[in-house]
Amino acid sequence: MTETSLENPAVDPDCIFCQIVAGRIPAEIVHESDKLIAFRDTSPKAPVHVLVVPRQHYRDVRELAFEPQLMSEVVRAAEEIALQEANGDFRLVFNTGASAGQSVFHVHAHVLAGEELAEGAL
Ligand code: IU
Repeated sequence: MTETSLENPAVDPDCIFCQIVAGRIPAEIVHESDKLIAFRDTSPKAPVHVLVVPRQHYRDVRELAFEPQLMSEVVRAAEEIALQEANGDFRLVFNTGASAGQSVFHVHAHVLAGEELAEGAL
């Protein structure tokens, strides 16, 4: 059965990031708003590696592209995180599809920042 709530009508109960959004699985949250949360990646690939995750379940950035306001909030959150935790510069990555390296099918932006990003970091 699909869970629903007024704030978040599209929750996939089998999705680990939906579980993190719901507070059922712990994560180190560094930023949140009514529409999204951001938490530290558990396998960081850069000095700062944070995932920005819309609370609502979208499979990937192709779906998020239909929500330009939310897409814009994701970018603004990345900007704030990079300013809080590094010098303000950042790399924003959306792995999109399994063959492009996406392993969690709840859209998330990788925010990579901190000293010069090593070649090969995501
Ligand atoms: P990907 O773009 O779907 O491959 O990224 C998924 C990321 O989510 C990856 O970098 C994982 O380390 C990260 N992650 C996490 O931070 N916490 C988790 O519980 C799980 C994955 I599952």
